[in-house]
Amino acid sequence: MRLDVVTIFPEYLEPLNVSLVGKARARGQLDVRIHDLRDWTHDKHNTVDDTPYGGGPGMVMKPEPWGEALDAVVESGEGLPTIVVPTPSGRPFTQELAVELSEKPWLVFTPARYEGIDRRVIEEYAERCDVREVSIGDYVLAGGEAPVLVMVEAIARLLPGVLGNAESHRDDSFAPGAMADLLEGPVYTKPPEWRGRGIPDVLLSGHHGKIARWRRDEAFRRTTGNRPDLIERADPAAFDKKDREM
Ligand code: 6GU
Repeated sequence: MRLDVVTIFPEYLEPLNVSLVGKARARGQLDVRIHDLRDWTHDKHNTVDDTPYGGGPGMVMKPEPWGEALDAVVESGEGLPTIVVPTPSGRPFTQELAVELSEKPWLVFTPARYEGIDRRVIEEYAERCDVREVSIGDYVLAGGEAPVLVMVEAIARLLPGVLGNAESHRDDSFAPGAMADLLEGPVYTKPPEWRGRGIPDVLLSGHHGKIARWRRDEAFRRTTGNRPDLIERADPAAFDKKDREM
C-alpha cells in the first residue's frame, strides 16, 4: 500500500518510523511519503492560512498550497488515490472503515491545523477522487496529524503479513465473528501469583469449553459496563440464553 501525508508538521509523523508501521515500511509492505505543505507556498513567510470569510475566530487553510500539493501528489502515481481528510466534522472512523481503507492501493491523508481547509479544495478533489472526511471521535483536537497516526496504525495492522499471526485480529474488539458486538475481556500471563493475586481457576483448568464460556461472560460483563450502547445496538440473535442470564 502507498500512503502519502501532506502536513505543515512533517515531524509530527515521525512515529510512523517506529514499531508496527515502521517495520511494515522497512519490509516494503507500506510505502509512506510525508510532504511539507509549505513546499507549495511561494511567499516569503510560507503562508498557509488566512482569516475566514464571514468573520469569526480562528484561521482557515488557504486553497492554493493544498491545490498545488494535491495536484503534485495525485499525479505522482498510477491511478487515483483515496483522499482521507481528517476533521471533527467527518464520518466516524470505525473498524469497518479501517478494513475498507486497508483494501485500497493508495491513500492520501490531508491533516489540517486551524479551523480546517477552504471548502473548495474538498469539492475540487471530490470530482476527481474518492474523498472521505473522517473523524476519530467526539472531541476536538488541535490538528489532524494525531488522527492520521491513529488511522494509519489501525489500517496498517490489517495489511496482509503485517501482524505476525493472522489469527491476531480474530478476537479483536469490533472484529466481525463469534465475539462480534462484544469488547475483549481481561487477559493474564505468568507468573501464576503476583502481589498475592492469582489467575481465575478456569484458565488453569485446561477445559476449553469452560474457558470459552468464561471469556464470553467476561466480554459481556465488560461491554455492559463500559459500552452499554453496543449491547443495545446489537442484533439480539448475537446473544445466547447464557449471555442474557449474566
Ligand atoms: Cl480527524 N481532527 C481534529 N482536529 N479533531 C478531531 C478529529 C480530527 N477527530 C476527532 N477530533
